[in-house]
Amino acid sequence: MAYETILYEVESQVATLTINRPKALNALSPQVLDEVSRAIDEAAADKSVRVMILTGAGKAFVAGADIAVMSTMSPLEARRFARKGQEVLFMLERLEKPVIAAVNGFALGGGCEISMACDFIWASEKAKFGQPEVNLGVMPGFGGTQRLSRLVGKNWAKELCLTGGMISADQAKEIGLVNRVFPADEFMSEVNKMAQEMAGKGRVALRGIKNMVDEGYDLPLERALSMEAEAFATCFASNDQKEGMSAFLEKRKPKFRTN
Ligand code: CO8
Repeated sequence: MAYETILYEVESQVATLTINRPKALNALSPQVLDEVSRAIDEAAADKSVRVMILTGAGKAFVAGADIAVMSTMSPLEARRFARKGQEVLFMLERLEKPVIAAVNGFALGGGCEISMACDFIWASEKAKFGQPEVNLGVMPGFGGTQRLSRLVGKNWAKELCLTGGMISADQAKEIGLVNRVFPADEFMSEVNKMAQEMAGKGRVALRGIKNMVDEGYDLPLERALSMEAEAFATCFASNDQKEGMSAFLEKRKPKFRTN
């Protein structure tokens, strides 16, 4: 498929989606959002893809929604744009394959928000995170007041959204937004290594784990545990379970089927 504002590549079962408007620090325009949603559909339909990496070209991950585009929006257009962005972020969350946010630089506003819709965030030491919408006279609209508080607690979410300040990758790790921070020159090779490793695991288990953590999170524990037992049982109808357990007993590495 032809894309103009993103790059989409698949190699060894890992799809890498790179937002590619480096001159505008990868700002999310309506075209970027459309292309990201098409690429997510492409990854969902492609059985050879097991894991996705989301990153940005150049010095930014994503410096936010496109301010030039938003500057002339009416309230109705702004609501549509916010809903469109939220829909695309839901697509990342609901993709039945793990998505790693590889935050290489600025992740501000919509950029911080899109990273939070991934399954976890790894950051280069050069990354910076923030929700600076308040500096523009507006507020987060792609989930920043919601996913951020769920990830780091209400107090940090409020501080970041109300002050509009930026935090470093290390600070983002301290508050639990980022899982790991890497030296810039090793960053993408470390992310790729982890993605390849995950891609070698069983598809049914990867999907079950992602779905259950997300779906169970907001449910009462008892209900969530009963759903987990169902999902666990589903694994036992798969070749992956047979292969994984036989391989352990036969003291060899499992070879999970690629699709
Ligand atoms: N939108 C459009 N263009 C941008 C954006 C952006 N978010 N960020 C940077 N750019 C452009 C700049 O205008 C500049 O363009 P040009 O070269 O043509 O002048 C180019 O990228 C390079 O930027 P800078 O020269 O500013 O680079 P610096 O290294 O000096 O600064 C910063 C980098 C600190 C990241 C700075 O660019 C900045 O503050 N950017 C804006 C960050 C921001 O406020 N982001 C939040 C946007 S609002 C948002 O995301 C809301 C999401 C929800 C929307 C809901 C729907 C309505």
